[in-house]
Amino acid sequence: MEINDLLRPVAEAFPLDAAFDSAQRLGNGHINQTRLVQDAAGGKYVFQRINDGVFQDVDLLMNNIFAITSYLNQKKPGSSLVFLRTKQGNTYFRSGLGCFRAYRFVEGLCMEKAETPQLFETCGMAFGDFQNALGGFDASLLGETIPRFHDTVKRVSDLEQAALSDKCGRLKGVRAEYDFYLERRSEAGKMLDMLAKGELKKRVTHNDTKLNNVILDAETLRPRCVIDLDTVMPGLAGNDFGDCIRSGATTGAEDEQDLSKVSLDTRLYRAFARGFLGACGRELSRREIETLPLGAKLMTYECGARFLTDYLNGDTYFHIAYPEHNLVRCRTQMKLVADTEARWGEIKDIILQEADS
Ligand code: GN1
Ligand code: MG
Repeated sequence: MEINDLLRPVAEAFPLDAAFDSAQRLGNGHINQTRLVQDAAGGKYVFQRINDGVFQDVDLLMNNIFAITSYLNQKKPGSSLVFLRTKQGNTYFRSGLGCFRAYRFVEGLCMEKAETPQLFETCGMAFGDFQNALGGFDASLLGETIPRFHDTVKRVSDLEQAALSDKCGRLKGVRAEYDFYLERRSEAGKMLDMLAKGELKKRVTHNDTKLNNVILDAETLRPRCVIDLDTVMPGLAGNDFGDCIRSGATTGAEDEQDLSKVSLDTRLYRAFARGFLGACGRELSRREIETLPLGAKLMTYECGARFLTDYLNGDTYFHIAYPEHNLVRCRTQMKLVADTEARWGEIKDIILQEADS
């Protein structure tokens, strides 16, 4: 069925400003399905079918999102997404096609690649501001939308489980990749250990700070807002810093097949650190600041392990465009981890210099 026909009854469940007009695909998310909807008066909305295999408690997920966005918009009007309740007053609409939510579209620039260090610095500001603005939010009001989401130790165990069952017979083709992850597993729990010892603070964090989850104003190039709020929950500052470095401080795309095009870009690293620390550095303890390079390494390591796990499990989690897609993604992450290790001293210096400047 045509996408417009599919979405029409869904759109009609929400109080749009005018009648539903059309729908088209939007964005490159790996989890939910996203459409841009227009009404007859030109109003624009984003409709998403929530992946309820990934987010098993959709009520909890949407309660989190309404709580956070209302808080942020109350603090600073227009600083966060505006979600619509259904005509029935619910936070999402459940139909035979799945669970749908809607928010007002935010015009702006959404980058798949950090075009310049200045633009990446602005992304740093956006995620730093986000964390800062949620500093006063009572974390006990939020549920865990995906339990143990950034528990890297668990992610490595999941990889090991996937290799043990080897459902698709793919392990023999990815021994080198698998070994790469196992060799580094002793590092996986470093931040969680610090948290357990009380050295780090549990904050309200975004947890999916991918470059393309920031919208910039196309004219002023200032941050407009942070999107993809599904994983906003208690977490660590280093992880929010880390996931954007993973996705943005690189010379190649997450799914670049030619690994000679993929390397860690330390100019971009510095630019992001400047934006991020400028926006939330005063809130962070020295210990948290010292963990930022480790956060970046572990987020890259963890994400690559997740891609490999999904490849071994038969690609049931991340959307893929071709059969080896998750393996290709895993390899770019390995390349970035290896680069991070090779340039560890330089990276640590960048963070300390930016923190003290
Ligand atoms: C997913 O949906 P998207 O593309 O923003 C994933 C992130 C990964 C990312 C890798 C809920 O994010 O954790 O880092 O893909 N989100 C979830 O590209 O698993
Ligand atoms: Mg996204």
